[in-house]
Amino acid sequence: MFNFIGTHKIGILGDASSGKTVFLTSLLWNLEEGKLRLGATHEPPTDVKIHKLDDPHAFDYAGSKRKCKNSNKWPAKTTSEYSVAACSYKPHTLFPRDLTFVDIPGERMADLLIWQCHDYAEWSAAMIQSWRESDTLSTCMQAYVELLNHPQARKEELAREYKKGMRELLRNYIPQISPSTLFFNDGRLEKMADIDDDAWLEKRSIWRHGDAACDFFPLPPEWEESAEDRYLSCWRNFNLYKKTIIKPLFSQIGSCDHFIICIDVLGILALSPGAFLKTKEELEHFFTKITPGFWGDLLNRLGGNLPRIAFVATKSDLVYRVNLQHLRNLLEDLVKRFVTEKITFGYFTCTAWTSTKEGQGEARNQAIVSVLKEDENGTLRKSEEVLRCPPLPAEWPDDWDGAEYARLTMDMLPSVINANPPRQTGIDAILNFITGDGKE
Ligand SMILES: Nc1nc2c(ncn2[C@@H]2O[C@H](COP(=O)(O)OP(=O)(O)OP(=O)(O)O)[C@@H](O)[C@H]2O)c(=O)[nH]1
Ligand SMILES: [Mg+2]
Repeated sequence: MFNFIGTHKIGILGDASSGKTVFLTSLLWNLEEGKLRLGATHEPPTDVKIHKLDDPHAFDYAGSKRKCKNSNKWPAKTTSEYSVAACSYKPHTLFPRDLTFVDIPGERMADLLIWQCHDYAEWSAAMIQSWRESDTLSTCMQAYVELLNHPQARKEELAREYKKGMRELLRNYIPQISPSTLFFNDGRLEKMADIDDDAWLEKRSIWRHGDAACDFFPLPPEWEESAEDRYLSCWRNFNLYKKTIIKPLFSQIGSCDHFIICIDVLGILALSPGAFLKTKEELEHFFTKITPGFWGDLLNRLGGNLPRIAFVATKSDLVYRVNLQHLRNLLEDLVKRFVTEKITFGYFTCTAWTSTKEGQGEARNQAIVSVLKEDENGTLRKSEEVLRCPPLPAEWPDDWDGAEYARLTMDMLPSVINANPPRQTGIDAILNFITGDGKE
């Protein structure tokens, strides 16, 4: 495949709520309004077009924009498997740039094994093998693995133990939860209180296709003979899942030339060291297990130009001054282990949507945010609050208390400063890097 100069397909990857949709909305909106400074001259580009795509997976740019403009709400969470946006512009060079973006939910990455494996039997073997690779994994899946010694076990029992095992993985921040539909609904992680409830878990399907429950879970090869009905049912549902969910998504990923990886460093701090390990493992998965040969193929396709990956610490408006430098250090510290010579890497901090302003006087070094609060009559009103930023560590500590950083994930309105398009910092630099246009 020949890659035309200036034509790029860019995957935007990241965990749920890491800021992918907000990033993409702000990028397109600022581009459209001439607010981005691009190319070697760092000027607003000309001939900007945001393309309307005739595709069920088209990114709802107009909807995201409208929502924020009229009701001061954040763009909706992404509910489809992925969404695609396209735009073009001329950054004062001979060639126009033609960019396609694919917004890819991070939790789907756990399904990469489904994509890579030839069939259900191979996936089953790989899953069962993977649980042997660590003590935590084998403890989480122990009850299910024991049940696999009993081919008379009923389908319901198998499903129950599989779901319980996967729930243990979730509790231990282990990202291998597959099929990823198990705890995600419409792009949202179900409430932890529900997931913890055994009665809820019992009723929950592993995967629903339309109105039908289409559960599947890994079974060893000998079950094909000893428990043919259960084996065949899993086999069929696996194939259907692969065809309807996985194939379209991973074909998209496979056709991306470059990636922007959004990492909510502040959210990870607010969660716990477990969330740090989970992110690290997901990235590890992406860079090593998932894509052997992929980077080499990409290199050939790009005609010797290295594929580019921008690591982005999002929501940087939540921190100021020395904390901002620490945010960048934490990002670098988390991802530097993935750096290889086959890829050009860049590290960025980015505020796609400025929702805070820096406090003055006593409140300096703190952020002022806009929140909804009930007044004495129970009516919700907009009010301003000071967000006290705890000092961020300069590098990842071995252990920490997430509660110390909980304020960094508070619910705030998108704009404390009313600006259409939203005020951003960092998007220009990221776009210049990813298109290779920033060089003087
Ligand atoms: N302060 C601030 N908050 C942000 C910014 N970007 C995102 N957020 C917050 O993060 C939330 C999640 O952002 P999204 O862009 O929807 O996250 P996503 O990665 O698309 O999440 P999924 O659709 O669930 O995969 C938003 O609703 C905001 O509350 C930012 O630049 N600044
Ligand atoms: Mg989204």
